[in-house]
Amino acid sequence: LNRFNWEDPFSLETQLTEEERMLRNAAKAYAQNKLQPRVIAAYRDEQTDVEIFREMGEMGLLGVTIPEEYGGVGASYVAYGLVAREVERVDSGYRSLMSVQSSLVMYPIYAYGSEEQRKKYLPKLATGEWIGCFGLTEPDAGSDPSGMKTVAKKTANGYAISGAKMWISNSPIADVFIVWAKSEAHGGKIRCFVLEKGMKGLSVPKVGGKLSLRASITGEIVMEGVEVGEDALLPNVEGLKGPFGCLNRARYGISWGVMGAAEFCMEAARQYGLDRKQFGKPLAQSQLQQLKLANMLTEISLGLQASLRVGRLLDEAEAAPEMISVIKRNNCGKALDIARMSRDMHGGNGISEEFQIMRHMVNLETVNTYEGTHDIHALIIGRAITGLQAFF
Ligand code: TGC
Ligand code: FAD
Repeated sequence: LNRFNWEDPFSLETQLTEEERMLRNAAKAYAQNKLQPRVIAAYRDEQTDVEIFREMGEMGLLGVTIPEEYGGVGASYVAYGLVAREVERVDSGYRSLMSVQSSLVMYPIYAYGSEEQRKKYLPKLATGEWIGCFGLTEPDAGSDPSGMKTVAKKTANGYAISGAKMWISNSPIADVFIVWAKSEAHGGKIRCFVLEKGMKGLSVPKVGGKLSLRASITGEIVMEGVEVGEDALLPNVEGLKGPFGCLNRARYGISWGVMGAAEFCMEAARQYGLDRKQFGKPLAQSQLQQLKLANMLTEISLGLQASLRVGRLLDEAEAAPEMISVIKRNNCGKALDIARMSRDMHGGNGISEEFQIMRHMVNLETVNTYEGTHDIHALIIGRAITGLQAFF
């Protein structure tokens, strides 16, 4: 038998293609060299540097799975997951801005848009020249997006959109807005409209006072009769399967991303335990600490293998949404447990920004909640097991 490598327990490395490894290496170098040096201050000061979009665009990290003719890389979903893992190893907020742009803005334009819409938006979103956001959640419609109140009324030349979206990543700095609304002209069905910065009646107040995900700006999208032409409607989808089709991709990416954050927290706990002595011995020599590290390593290695498996199935168009619920839910929950455990293992230093664990920990509270909460994904899985839906 081979020697065990705690840094790659199930030899993930040998399960990747050359192209996937190359993209992963580019993402890792970018994340460590460019994101890591600015994250502590960005988080403290609640600053989102818009240059990050341009830098990511230049590195080919936006729209990884979108075909090259539209400015993407045309790479696999596994490659996309690997990028998310490297970015989130630094901060969940940075992964968030990347995954919104890729899965929630570029993907719907690519999958549901006309050729003109693809050509107009995708290349500039791929370079990061334009920043996008995705408006599904509303103040009174979170886990249940079917309860949305945003409406599109037919006008002579297009639509007038009114309503308010809440908790929208990137909205205050966005140029392009993917907005889901009930369209009166389509029998009240949910349709997708692309709005642009500066439109009359559109405002984007920032959500302040966030104690989590502070390096990723969040806002509202307030629409007071925003008038758009017929060309703002994405023609090729209607109903909730539209937003969920995008969420499938983003949730899948999150399942990899949170494993990156968990790996950071585990490696930090290991190093801290090796360096710090109490009672005359390194903390890492105690049975309790080794048990915690063993639990962390086990969950991370299982989580990564599960994400890899679902990624390969996505690439073969064989993945089911419930598979994505399993990995989004489990990996987020385990990453949060690991971050909390690592925080504890760092003692007093664990609460200091310098050690970065507490930041990961509070970020993961958001990641466990957005894109379907931990419990909502349990209900999706439970419905598949029993055939009974329990959403009330
Ligand atoms: P339900 O009856 O289950 O389905 C309605 C229609 O949608 C279809 N569908 C799906 N299609 C594709 N993929 C999926 N995963 C799908 N899930 C459902 C379904 O087939 C049906 O189609 P049709 O043609 O028959 O009409 O709908 P429901 O209203 O009962 O749904 C309940 C529930 C709980 C499953 C769902 O509403 C849910 O997942 N809620 C969570 C909401 C959520 O995830 N919000 C995310 C907001 S965006 C965000 O958080 C971005 S943060 C990003 C960042 O910063 O990184
Ligand atoms: P609620 O739905 O009110 O849920 C509250 C609690 O009740 C949760 O614990 C939930 O699990 C539980 N619950 C709900 N329904 C049931 C049920 N039937 N049975 C049992 N328990 C239930 N949204 C976007 O559209 N775009 C974005 O870019 C975006 N970015 C975000 C960024 C941040 C920082 C945050 C915090 C959120 C973001 N969201 C975004 C919104 C996010 O998707 C929602 O917060 C999430 O879907 C939960 O909705 P809610 O906050 O309304 O909670």
